[in-house]
Amino acid sequence: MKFKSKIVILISTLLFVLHIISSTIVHWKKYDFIRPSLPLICKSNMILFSATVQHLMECSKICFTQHSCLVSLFKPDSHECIGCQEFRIWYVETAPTIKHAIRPQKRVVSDCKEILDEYPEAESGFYEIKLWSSNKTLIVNCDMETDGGGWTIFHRRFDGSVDFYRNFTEYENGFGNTGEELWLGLKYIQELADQSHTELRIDMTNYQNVTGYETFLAFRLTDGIMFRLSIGLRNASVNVGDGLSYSNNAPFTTFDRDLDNGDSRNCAVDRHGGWWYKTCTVVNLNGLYAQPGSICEVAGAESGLCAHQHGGLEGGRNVILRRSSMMLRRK
Ligand SMILES: [Ca+2]
Repeated sequence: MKFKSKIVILISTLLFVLHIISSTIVHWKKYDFIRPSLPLICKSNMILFSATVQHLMECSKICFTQHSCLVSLFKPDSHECIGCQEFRIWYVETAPTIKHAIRPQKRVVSDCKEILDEYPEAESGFYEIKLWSSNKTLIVNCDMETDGGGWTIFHRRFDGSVDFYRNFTEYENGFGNTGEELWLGLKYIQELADQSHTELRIDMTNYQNVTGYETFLAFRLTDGIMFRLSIGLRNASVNVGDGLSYSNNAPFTTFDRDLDNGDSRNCAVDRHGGWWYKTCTVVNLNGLYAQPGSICEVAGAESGLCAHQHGGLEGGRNVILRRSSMMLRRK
């Protein structure tokens, strides 16, 4: 055999061995499980492949070997495996019962703004994020439409189904569920807002279906676990007088942690909520979800202040609300 032929065979053998090594080393540690209790879906036009496999990890391995596969979805009862070309995992109440998903960590995003930056066509919905500092994984509701989108929603009320009269630990860690009424949690809100310059937006609707909103340019929760409200300059507003500025620089008070300015009272008890109370508040979005004519609207000189309300919608005082949301967006 000529020397040249030997070299070619040697190189071919080396390439073959390298191919075997590279195809058998699968970096499983790159993968994350997504919370398995949620029904998940890949949009039909984004399905890359469908296969029948025995195990979740087999499913992810097929996905791993295909460059354009970003997420694998596995249905344990039928062993159906779906490869999805989108990194976003859809949580839909009517979704089929696919129970598990795996995706590469390199696709991890830290908030709704990053999703929109990477995928400008992203729609409003539920997405998995990993917080930039704590690495905590959350599923959050993203608003991808309002004023250009990219908003991470951290407060949402629309039917009174969730009790917002909670203690400090619950306000710190969050309560409610994705897709329902919720409070994301002070420590997560604080971390999201600390990532960069962040704006705040509040939307509201009253019982006459009048809507309004206001935005603030520099939202943060400062001073550690005091979670002191810092909202910066008030920016845009429609139909809403400025009520939140009264609470600026106040720490967060709950019925079991009184940090308000009232010496002989706890505003969280008086206003039946948890909030950045001073003495006490003009906006009380975490107050009792109240119907028109309820005791919160009619009782006492400070009528309405225990209600889920914003003292400013349509210029009115103590307007109780049907819906409200609070969301933040990194600049
Ligand atoms: Ca007090």
